Amino acid sequence: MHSPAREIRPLYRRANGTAGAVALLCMVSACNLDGLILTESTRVGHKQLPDPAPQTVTGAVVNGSGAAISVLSGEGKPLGGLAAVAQDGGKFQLQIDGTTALNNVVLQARLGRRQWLALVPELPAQPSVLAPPRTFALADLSPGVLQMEPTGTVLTLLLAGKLQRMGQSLGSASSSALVDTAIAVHQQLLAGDPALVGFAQVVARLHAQAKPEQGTEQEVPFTVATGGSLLRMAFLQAQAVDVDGDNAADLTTAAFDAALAAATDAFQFKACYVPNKIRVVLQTRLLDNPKNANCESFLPYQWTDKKAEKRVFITGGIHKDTLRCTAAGQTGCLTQDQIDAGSAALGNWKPNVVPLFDDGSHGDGTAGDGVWTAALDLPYLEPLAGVTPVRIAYKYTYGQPSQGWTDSEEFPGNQRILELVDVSGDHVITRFDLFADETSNKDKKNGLFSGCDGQMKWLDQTATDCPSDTRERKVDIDGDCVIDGWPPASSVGPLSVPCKK
Ligand SMILES: [Ca+2]
Ligand SMILES: [Ca+2]
Ligand SMILES: [Ca+2]
Ligand SMILES: [Ca+2]
Repeated sequence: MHSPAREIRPLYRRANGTAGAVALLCMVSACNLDGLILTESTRVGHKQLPDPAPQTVTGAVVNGSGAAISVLSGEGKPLGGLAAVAQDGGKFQLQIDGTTALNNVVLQARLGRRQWLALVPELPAQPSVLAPPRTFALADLSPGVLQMEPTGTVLTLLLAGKLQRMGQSLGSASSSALVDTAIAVHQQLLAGDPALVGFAQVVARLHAQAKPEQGTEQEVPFTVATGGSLLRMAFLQAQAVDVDGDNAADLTTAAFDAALAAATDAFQFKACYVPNKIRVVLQTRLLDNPKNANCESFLPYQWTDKKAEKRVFITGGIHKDTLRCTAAGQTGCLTQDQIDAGSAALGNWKPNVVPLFDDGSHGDGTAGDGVWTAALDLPYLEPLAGVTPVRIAYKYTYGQPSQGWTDSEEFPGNQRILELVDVSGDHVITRFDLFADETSNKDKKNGLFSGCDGQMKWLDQTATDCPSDTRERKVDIDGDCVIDGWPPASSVGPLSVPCKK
């Protein structure tokens, strides 16, 4: 959860093309908004407090007088109410409400079709209602960026492209990991890494060709939206563009995509992960006429009636087959406290308490698509040889808040089981289940395993002819009985911490 009192991390400036000076940015020593509001409102007898003073981001768009400044989310959507216009010399002042904190956003400048981007990992809200107005220079907010110029666009696209290949977005990444990676990538670019320089040349070529005197917001070259090329087809269709420098117009994004792929292969996303916890994204699809793993139709509403006022919940706990610590100081096992915390996060087998979301929030990818999502932070052990990973048991329910089991559970008497092993390597455990599907990771009376007495065993316990389905895996996303890939992207990323320098 974002705290308005969090200190902003020291950022990094580029000085005349060399990696250099570090700008310290925390100007808030007494930064406790909640505490201050409480104290002040108590003292003045609950009178209405003024809004905190506004904040201003200043910078300049290089060769961009008249450019429209806006702010995009990490998924590329414009954030309403944040706008400015670059004045003489491209200088701009973007005013932001003092209560607004920005995380993983992209500052955009646009003049016709010409576009500049700068990644802003973090801009905290005002620390208190009494804090004076304050000003941030863009260079102190965006690693590797001095002003709005093509380098900022290059860095933004490199990070967005890297995260897209990892199944994430700028919005889902940790801000500290973005800062660390942007700094490292910028240094690698300055050092002349051929793949990065090659991509920077492509961006510079597109930037130079984009016509500043005409064009709509949809016709700018680049987007950070996930799910497709970061080069917009609408730009290529709006004007003749040579992407690869052979003096012939290009009608597809292929050359750009190839340059970006080569560049994103050339660096690592620098993130450090919380060692003893992992984010677990559990998704279940509840739609009419689903097909199970045998490609047979089944009834999702066999044990629970469909009603508009119901929603999907999850409940469960840490599975008893998880290795428990039996002595203080023991490693490779979960302590009782960890087990209790994990079971509590899963709902402790109380039905209809821990909700899933299908409104695009709380890690849910798409609102209203029948895929319900819960993002839970659970205890984690690295699955090293000889160490039994953490195992959970759970099931979904479909009911009203606090309703009992009757008319809500997906299947009575059995449970789903899952080993917390990150098979895909994205530092998130993602499991996509069909609600009430009795042919997946259900421990008993499993319809897929008729030759195995219907028993679903853990991967390390299973016999050769009785496959296991107890880990995250690729799934059939569109319901045509053919496996398509990893579960649909969630809007949450892994649990990470700032890397130690
Ligand atoms: Ca060309
Ligand atoms: Ca959804
Ligand atoms: Ca994973
Ligand atoms: Ca499919």
